Amino acid sequence: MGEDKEPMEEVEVLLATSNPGKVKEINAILAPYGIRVKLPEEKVEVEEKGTTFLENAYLKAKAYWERFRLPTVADDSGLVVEALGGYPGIYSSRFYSIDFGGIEEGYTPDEANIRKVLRLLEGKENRRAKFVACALFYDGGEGLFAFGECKGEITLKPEGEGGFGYDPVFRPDGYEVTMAQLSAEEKNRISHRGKAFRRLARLIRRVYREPSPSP
Ligand code: ITT
Repeated sequence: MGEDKEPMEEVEVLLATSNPGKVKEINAILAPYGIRVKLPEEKVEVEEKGTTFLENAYLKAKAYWERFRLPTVADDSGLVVEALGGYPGIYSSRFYSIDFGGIEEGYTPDEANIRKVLRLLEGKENRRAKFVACALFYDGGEGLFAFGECKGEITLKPEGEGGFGYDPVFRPDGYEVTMAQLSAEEKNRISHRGKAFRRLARLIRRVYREPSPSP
């Protein structure tokens, strides 16, 4: 990172997510900062009843903290589509199950979400969108958080096998291919999650760099 000359003490944090796509990405993003991600022994059901990415990230981290009492990081993220008034936004993971625009049976949640966005954008010229992520750390205190965004456009059809979620229909600005066609390293370099968690990692390192009081 260039900013830490002394050897870094490793920090372990619990990752409050049940999304395997996020786990892989967050692991890789935090590793260079000496932050090791530990997965919870069991899933904690969290009702994401917040109205913002920040609130929902906080609800997730706090729920895992309360269950395991370990420093915890959470991610709340989603796709914000201009012509859909910001939807699916905080409802991104379960957009398919929201009544407007119809519910389609027989598809995986990711497929059904993608089909719904494509259907709602049919005939619309404006296909601008952005991914947003809020990365949050909680250890019983005030918490730390950071945001990241990645801007781009919704393509006409899905392409690519990488990543997860809406990646096959999101073409980041400056690229000719979808997020799902990028390598994992390239996605983390430009993604909302990469930006948010690198910012958060710098904040966490600041907290853990405080010298411990002498005996
Ligand atoms: P956890 O709450 O357990 O972390 P989740 O998938 O339910 O998992 P969110 O509530 O934050 O997480 O919803 C995020 C959704 O936004 C995710 O399921 C995808 O549909 C979409 N999304 C977020 N980041 C994405 C990315 O990098 N690529 C594609 N889609 C993404």
